Amino acid sequence: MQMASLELANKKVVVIGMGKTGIATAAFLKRRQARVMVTDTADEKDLTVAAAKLKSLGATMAFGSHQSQTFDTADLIILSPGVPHTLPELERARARGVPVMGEIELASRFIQEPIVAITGTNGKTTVTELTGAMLKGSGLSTFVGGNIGTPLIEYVDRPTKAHAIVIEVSSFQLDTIETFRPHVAVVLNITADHLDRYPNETAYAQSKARIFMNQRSDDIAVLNNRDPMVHSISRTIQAQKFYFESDNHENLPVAHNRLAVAWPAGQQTVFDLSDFKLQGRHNRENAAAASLAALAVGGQALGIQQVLNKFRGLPHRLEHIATVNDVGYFNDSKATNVGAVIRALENFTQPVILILGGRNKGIVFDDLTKPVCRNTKKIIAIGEARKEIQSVLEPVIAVEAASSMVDAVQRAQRASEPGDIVLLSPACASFDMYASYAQRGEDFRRAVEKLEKDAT
Ligand code: UMA
Ligand code: ADP
Repeated sequence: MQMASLELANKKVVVIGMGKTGIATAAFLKRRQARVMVTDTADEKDLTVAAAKLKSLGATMAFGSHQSQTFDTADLIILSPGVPHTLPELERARARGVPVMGEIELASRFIQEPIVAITGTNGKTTVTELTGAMLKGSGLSTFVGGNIGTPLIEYVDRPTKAHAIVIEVSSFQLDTIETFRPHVAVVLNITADHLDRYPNETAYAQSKARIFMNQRSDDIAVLNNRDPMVHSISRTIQAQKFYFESDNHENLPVAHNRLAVAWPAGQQTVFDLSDFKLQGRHNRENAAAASLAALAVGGQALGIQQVLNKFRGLPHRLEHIATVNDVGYFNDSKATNVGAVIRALENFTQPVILILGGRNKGIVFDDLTKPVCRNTKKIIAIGEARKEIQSVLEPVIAVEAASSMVDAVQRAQRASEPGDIVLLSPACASFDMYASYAQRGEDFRRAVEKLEKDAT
């Protein structure tokens, strides 16, 4: 792969954000003798651990706000994923000719191994984990990172090179690429999300479409055949298109527990899903997408099959917590948009008591009106969005507001009968009540475990 050159020695590089990306980027830049300044809008007292690490690296720091002066005099500006690329200070620096890029772009300029980049509104982490495991299961050394947790920049200076790199990429990360060219680009689905950061759904979809922008005809796009938005953004791309579906590739009738994927071109590879443990149509899609992506960079059918047999899924994604008095409790705290909730509800035929709410990311709850009419018995609304949820969904279904997770779980228990499901699938971010979706899921787990204890 051809790389755009980037001279860093003695350059003044400003890194924005002191999270894990900012720290890893500063370390990388210092190893290349750059003069590094890291800035963060948070107060110094809230960044003591990060500041100590950056100090030991020899970076200078600025806290509390972003100063235009710092940006205007930089030779290069690197953004952490959570930093909006549209900040006015950045627009001004760009107008003065200062290059601005994200950490994924920076890292990719120093990487020659084939990259599998996975994006989409939902399923990125699951498919990234699956694909990485399938490649490792095929005996291929693999780096797994990106939005899933380990910044890509951490790979660059590793002493041992991988056969392939599998990264989860968010729309935020795609906003700040320029030359980033994944050999395999996977787009799982596109439904409304992050509308607190994008002006509308089209802008959000266009951001996802950037994953294809540097691909050429010898690259590969792995695409959801049933998703109209995915079709729409991939119409004119250069890469060879390989489509996946939850069932089987069109005109290829195979038994229900089989999954046929369209690889190699014009043929198919068939996998057995008899032992596949993840539930729901969406997870069959995830299995198909990951299998295709793995095959595209040398994964072997046997290694892929072994992973499909043993992969147990990730916590906080439709995770069964307990069955108490014949009521099943499921933690889907990672469902932070309506699309994921719809898929979670589809998974059950039993009556569902749905715990919904948190901090709305600018999406509307109207799209839930129809799905909740199928088998949802009651909604328990939590967090900042609870009033909005009540006003949108009360006309079609009973909604009760709860003051905390414990209150929500207790209300759900009182509303339940044997055979029902209680599902935390919030359609919202967690930041109004928790530091992360994981903390929210753990709080739900604790509340359910308390019910379980009281029931015995
Ligand atoms: N900050 C500023 N200025 C701003 C905005 C933020 O200085 O305008 C500062 C914050 O005060 C904070 C720091 O930036 O101190 C945090 O940077 P960050 O939000 O980029 O966080 P990192 O720790 O570097 O983590 C990021 C990703 N975070 C986001 O995209 C919000 C992580 O994804 C990712 O795992 C990590 O890089 C490694 O690549 C998290 C995420 O929530 C899991 N992603 C979103 C999602 O999955 O929905 C997109
Ligand atoms: P992401 O990294 O994109 O947030 P995750 O794998 O962490 O994706 O799953 C997030 C949420 O989306 C969970 O609630 C999960 O059950 C749901 N989900 C997973 N795969 C899909 C899919 N293909 N389509 C819709 N929802 C999905």
